[in-house]
Amino acid sequence: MKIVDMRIHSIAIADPPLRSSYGLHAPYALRTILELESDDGVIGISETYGGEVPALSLEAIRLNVVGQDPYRLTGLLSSMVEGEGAGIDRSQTYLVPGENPLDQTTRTYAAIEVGCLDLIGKSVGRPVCDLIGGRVRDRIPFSAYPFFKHAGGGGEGDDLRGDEYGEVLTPEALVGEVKQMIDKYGFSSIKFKGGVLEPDLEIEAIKLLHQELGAEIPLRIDPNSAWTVDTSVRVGKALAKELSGGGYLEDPTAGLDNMAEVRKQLMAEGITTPLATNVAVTSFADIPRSLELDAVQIILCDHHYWGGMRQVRHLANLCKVFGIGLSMHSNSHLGVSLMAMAHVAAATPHLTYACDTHYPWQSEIDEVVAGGRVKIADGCVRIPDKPGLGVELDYDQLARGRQRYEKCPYRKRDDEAQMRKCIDPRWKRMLPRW
Ligand code: GKR
Ligand code: MG
Repeated sequence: MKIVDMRIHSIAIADPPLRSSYGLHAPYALRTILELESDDGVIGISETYGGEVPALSLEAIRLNVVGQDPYRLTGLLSSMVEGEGAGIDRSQTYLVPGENPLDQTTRTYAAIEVGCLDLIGKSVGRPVCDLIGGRVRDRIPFSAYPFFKHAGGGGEGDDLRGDEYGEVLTPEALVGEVKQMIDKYGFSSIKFKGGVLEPDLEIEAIKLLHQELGAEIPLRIDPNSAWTVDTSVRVGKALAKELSGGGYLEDPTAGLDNMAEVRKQLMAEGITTPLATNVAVTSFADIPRSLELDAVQIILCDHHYWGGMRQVRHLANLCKVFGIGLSMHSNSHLGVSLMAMAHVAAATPHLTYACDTHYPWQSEIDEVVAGGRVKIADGCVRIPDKPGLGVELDYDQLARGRQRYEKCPYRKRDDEAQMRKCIDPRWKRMLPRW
């Protein structure tokens, strides 16, 4: 089998005005949908970060992909994830995910890898999870991902979207948002995006969630490195009970040294809440030092920037050997990414936490998967009994996504600029802020 065509579709999807320490989500999130077509007419698909750079990076390797055998991807492109230039020595720059030039190569490889796996799966009639080792679970648990937000459902002009949740800028409103999400999707764990309000208000939000939902619902908080070591320790102590029992404290502060200091001080107080990260450890090269310092007890994997599904499986094995937990990171995405996340999760035995997903923040109107949105029921995505990722593209929807992209005035994610434009003209991202 040979790949005879590669099609790169830049699309825009409505995104509500969600807040984080990065700033404010713009009315549209940018994504790229990739199609790889084989000489026998089968089409493999994948989804990755959007905007100009991801699309150009894919375009730049067209000649290494078209004409090649999708079964031989590792041999052909392995230098992108394992060789020089693969970001092996990189450390995190704290740019928004998808905008870090240091993982551009692994992101590009991942998009091709998933497209090839989908193509192979569709050719041989087997689901992707069964091509990367076989599933250990059929139902993949995801956690609710509540954010503080301004009123609005995303989109602009005559494309303004409805807002299911309204403005959510207080602990009480956050609990309301979470309850709505649980009613709709049945989630049984919560990952709360902090780093937006004063830490005391975010402590209050977690305490309220604990009180309202009960101790059996694990809670996590992720302020995206907005706190100093002292604030992180203070929050860790205040929430020792609420973050225990399957919860965690994610990226409270920036950098492995600071994370290690937070861990040390919490342990000295007898608080064993694990620290999780998707920014202090973003490549295999970060792991030795993280272990040496005991800086991180849970890594959030993400096939989109760790270099694909097989690299995530390697990461999981490494985590198992070193007694590190594994969870999964997400960014605004559609159903193709959700299914890829579900397939890699299905084939990863050492996945010790429910995965993150932004999927509930996106809507049917933007979905490019034929037949509409992927279902999340009882907090889980079920691996369908279908070949490949189990989803096909709806080409009319894809065309609408491309039209939205054409109209969209920006070509990269910039939450800081959006925050200045809509909320506070002097706002700057500060690490740490508190
Ligand atoms: O969507 O604003 C957001 C999140 O903050 C996202 O950009 C992060 O990558 O979800 C992410 C995280 O866990 O850090
Ligand atoms: Mg995070």
